[in-house]
Amino acid sequence: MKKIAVFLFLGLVLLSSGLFAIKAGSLSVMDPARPEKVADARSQKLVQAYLATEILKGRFIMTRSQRDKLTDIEHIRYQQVRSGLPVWGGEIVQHVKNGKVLNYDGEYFKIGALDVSPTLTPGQALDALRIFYKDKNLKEDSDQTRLVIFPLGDTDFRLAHKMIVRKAGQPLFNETAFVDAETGKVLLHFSNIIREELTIGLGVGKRGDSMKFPTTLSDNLYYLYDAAKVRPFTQKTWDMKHSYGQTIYISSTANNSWPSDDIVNVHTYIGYAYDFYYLFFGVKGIDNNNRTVNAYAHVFDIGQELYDNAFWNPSTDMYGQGFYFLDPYQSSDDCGAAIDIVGHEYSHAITTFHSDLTYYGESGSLNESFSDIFGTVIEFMFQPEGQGYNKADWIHGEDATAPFSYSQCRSQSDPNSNSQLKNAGYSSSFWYPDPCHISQKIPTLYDSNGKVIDSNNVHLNGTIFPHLFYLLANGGTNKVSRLAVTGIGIQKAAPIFYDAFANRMVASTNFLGAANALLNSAFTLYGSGSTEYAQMKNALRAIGYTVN
Ligand SMILES: [Ca+2]
Ligand SMILES: [Ca+2]
Ligand SMILES: [Zn+2]
Repeated sequence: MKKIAVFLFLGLVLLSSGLFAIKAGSLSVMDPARPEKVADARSQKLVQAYLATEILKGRFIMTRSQRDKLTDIEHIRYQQVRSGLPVWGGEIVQHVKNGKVLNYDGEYFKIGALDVSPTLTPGQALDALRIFYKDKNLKEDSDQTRLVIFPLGDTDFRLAHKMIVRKAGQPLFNETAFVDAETGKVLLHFSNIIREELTIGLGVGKRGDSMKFPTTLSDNLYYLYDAAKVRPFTQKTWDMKHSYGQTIYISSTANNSWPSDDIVNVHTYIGYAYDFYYLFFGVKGIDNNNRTVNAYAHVFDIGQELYDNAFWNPSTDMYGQGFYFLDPYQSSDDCGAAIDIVGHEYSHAITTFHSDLTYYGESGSLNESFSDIFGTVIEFMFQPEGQGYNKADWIHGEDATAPFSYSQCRSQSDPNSNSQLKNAGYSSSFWYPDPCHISQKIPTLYDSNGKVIDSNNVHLNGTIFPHLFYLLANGGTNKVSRLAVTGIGIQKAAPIFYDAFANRMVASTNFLGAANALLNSAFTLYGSGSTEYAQMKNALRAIGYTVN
């Protein structure tokens, strides 16, 4: 369809200027040598005269007028008509200020003689559309049906029935169609649903907070799937539907409105974790190369893990590499509802693709420590500090529990206040408090089958370095050494820990190696004379190291 920009040629038509070529039979008047030429004051004046004449002939009808508050300009719209029928796409806008016409914009068509009596009735046009859409129950919004003039080409104007049609049970099927009123041919059809590849979902997290997140529209359903549109990595969140061994699904809704569920949190928080690592450290995704991230929520059972838990699976077994959020009994407890847990798992993936700390003994404890530290940092970056749901604190995983509770959660501010062994149901002889000082390191423990517990204390001893971070970032006093540290703030402490863990540690790094890496990082980032370096030393002394 050829539309004609008013400002480009209209005056020239009236001038019949020999300077400009006129394409055979059409109003596509332009200077072939200068097709990009825009309107000047003279051509605008000619548009004004033309429009005045055409209005008198009844070929333009004022449809609406809007005054813009910012500029105090009134924008008056005129619809092109022929024999009382609207011309599809023909509209001129006149801009007026203080009663004076400023200029014009819009498009119109030059139409010769035209028969405006249709051969087909609207009912026959609907029959044609039912064949076209292969749906004998196709319905029209009958109050929207109009006979219009449809410009098919430069010289080809058709009488057409413009109709809005719908399919039963398909709320996202809503199309405008133009049916040739002589032949029954469908001239043009398009969806009235404004669909973009990129869509933004609105949802409610498990603990009642509202969130926005990227989704994808496909076949009338919205999916928790960002195909590298909002963020430069592909993110998919799968709904395991609390069942075992079945086909797995990417979560979807029909209207992009997501009811309260931890799957909403998981999808949103993984995006937040991506943003945090990119904004703070320039890290593009878990592997710094925008690797695809899959998350699996509502997982019923993986092996014998029949309890609410979350983990990072770096291998391709199970359903695939990604983050798993287990919820076998559909209880009100959900790990995915806690931003620090999602941040914790995401940080495990960062570790895999950076230091790759071996998940056993002290290196394993450091792997866990990095995840607790940055799970909490991410919580502080996206939530206000406070107590209760959706608030940032120094406790780990509290939003996973319902009703809200801090008990049975690891604490960074006071690790000794909790005992993971007690929580896990071991007999009282095992009830070591979570350690806050290297003198409190829990020895290797064995279960009744003689098997080493917790991969040689990866979680059990994983509270000392998170407490170190707390002392440096927030400030505080260690319960064992009674040494005080002045806090330098999370914003300054986080780069030290990120640099040490991601850039300096190796698969076999132990606690002492970690202490050395942290000192090196503080020295490199802030200098030997800095407060940050001095407090890093203080904090290491507080948890039991001798530092010169
Ligand atoms: Ca919290
Ligand atoms: Ca927390
Ligand atoms: Zn972990």
